[in-house]
Amino acid sequence: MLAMIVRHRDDSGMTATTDVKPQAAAQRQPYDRAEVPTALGLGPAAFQDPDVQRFLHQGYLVIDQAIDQDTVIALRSALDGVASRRPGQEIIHSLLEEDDRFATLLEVPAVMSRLTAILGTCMQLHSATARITTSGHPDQDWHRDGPWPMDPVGVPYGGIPAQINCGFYLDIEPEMGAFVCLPGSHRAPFRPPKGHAPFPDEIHLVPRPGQAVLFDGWLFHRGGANRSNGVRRTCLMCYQHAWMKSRERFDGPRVAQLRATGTARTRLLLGGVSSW
Ligand SMILES: O=C(O)CCC(=O)C(=O)O
Repeated sequence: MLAMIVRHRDDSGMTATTDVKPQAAAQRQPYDRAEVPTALGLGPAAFQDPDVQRFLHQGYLVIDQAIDQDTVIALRSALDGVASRRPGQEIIHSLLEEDDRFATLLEVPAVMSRLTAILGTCMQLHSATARITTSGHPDQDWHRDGPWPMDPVGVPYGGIPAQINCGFYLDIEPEMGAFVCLPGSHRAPFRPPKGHAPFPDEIHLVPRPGQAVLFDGWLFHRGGANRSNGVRRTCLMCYQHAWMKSRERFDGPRVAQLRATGTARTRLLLGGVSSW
């Protein structure tokens, strides 16, 4: 940290100097600069990437073979452990604190490369969540993942809440409830309707175990009803610009351990820069 000498005119009109103390500057910077990337994005090539273009246009992207089958099996078993500790609970928050095995979802290479191309390098986790639905669970209502208004052209500094969710569907079959979404709705300057009435253009995705579904948090979406006799198990890793507020506080012991042993990117993802 450099000390700074500032020259200015004092009350008598003479030139005076003020020494700006490094401690004062350090107090204003409660984070490690090494965690802040020096370049925001991947450059113009990212704009040409067909995956990026598809995502921008449709609001979602299916990534094949994002995780291998051993990982799928390990995650199923980890989620079964969570379900037995929390019987009947549909949404499990702070998933990384539930079991060490969920940490494999934080920086899946095939997901990170797309996220970096779309969202840039200054990324933070918003939340890691599981959703478990059992037989007879009804349709989820249409929603966006955040409450903020969307307006792609109405604000000079941009009105796009940059948040991307990544769903890992561990064992989904059509009767268990598809991931239902309305392509292109992530740029609609209005909210989704109440309820879950079908849109003519909605699509039903039934991702295979191992695939990942990236979707813009502002895409109109919902989980389908579980009309099977099985359990539908999903992990949702949600990422956003590191300067946006996260849902999670990242203050649990497992996350602290991941930060202590991880790379600068891991620390940034897990709230290393907690305030500016
Ligand atoms: O279960 C799904 O397919 C989607 C879940 C979801 O969007 C949510 O819980 O917010």
